[in-house]
Amino acid sequence: MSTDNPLNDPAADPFEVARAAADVIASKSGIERHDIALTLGSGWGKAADIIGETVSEIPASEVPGFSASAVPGHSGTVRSIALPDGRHALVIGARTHYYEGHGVRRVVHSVRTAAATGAAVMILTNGAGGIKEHWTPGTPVLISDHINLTADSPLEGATFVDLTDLYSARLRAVARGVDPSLDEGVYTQFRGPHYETPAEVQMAKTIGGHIVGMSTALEAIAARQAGMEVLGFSLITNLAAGIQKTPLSHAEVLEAGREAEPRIADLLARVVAAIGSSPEAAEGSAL
Ligand code: 8IG
Repeated sequence: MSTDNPLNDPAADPFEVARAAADVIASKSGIERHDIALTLGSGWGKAADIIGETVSEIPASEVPGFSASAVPGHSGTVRSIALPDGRHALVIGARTHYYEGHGVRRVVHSVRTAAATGAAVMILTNGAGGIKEHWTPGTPVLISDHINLTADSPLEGATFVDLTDLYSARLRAVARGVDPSLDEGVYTQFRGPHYETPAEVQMAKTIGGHIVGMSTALEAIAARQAGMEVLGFSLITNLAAGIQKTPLSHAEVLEAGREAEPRIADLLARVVAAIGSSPEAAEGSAL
């Protein structure tokens, strides 16, 4: 299956593959341009059903450069959704993780495709471990910044992209306008797929991390490179190793996600709606 992915050819231009993917999405959905894109990670999937009317749901296997999901509980589709205010959202339910070992081009392809469909805002969501002890499982938090511990980058060559304010302060304020109780923290991306040792969690805490996860940071960098405004959410499904006293289990993570799903789907739907009526969005639509 991986042999027929055009991104496996080192000579391929990843931006051209993203362009081709966007063209397929436009022709299959009949929607020429999307305004906003969302990647729905563990626990966040239900949001796709309530943010608007699904126009088209495309199996990831039909979109160039995408691959079927490797994780049970992640659905492998790309959905075009008509929002109540007339905007169009692209919902990516098919994330490729860095730990799958297909290389960083495959990891950020969905973000580059979202940009190629016209999306100016990229909302990245994930399930993650929490370092702040008062974050009980099921707590959604805003990502304020990240520490990329993968020792990799989606950028190739001398591409010096500024990451100050990578996680848009403007969009975080919009989200807090929807839910003033939202806390925020620094997302620390480990390679995975193993969870951290307690010592690694202490290291992450010492260097300024509050959330531990296995996605998002590399995707956020690619989104910024593409000129998108980024909003990041983590659903804390477990306290990080050693912070919680019991061992971590994927089953427990999925259960916390399922339990929180209706609440966080509602939160995300309200945030998407609020972004549409925020000052910058209004300016954009006037142009
Ligand atoms: I869900 O505790 C989830 N994803 N790295 N650590 C890392 N990723 C995670 C964790 C966690 N929980």
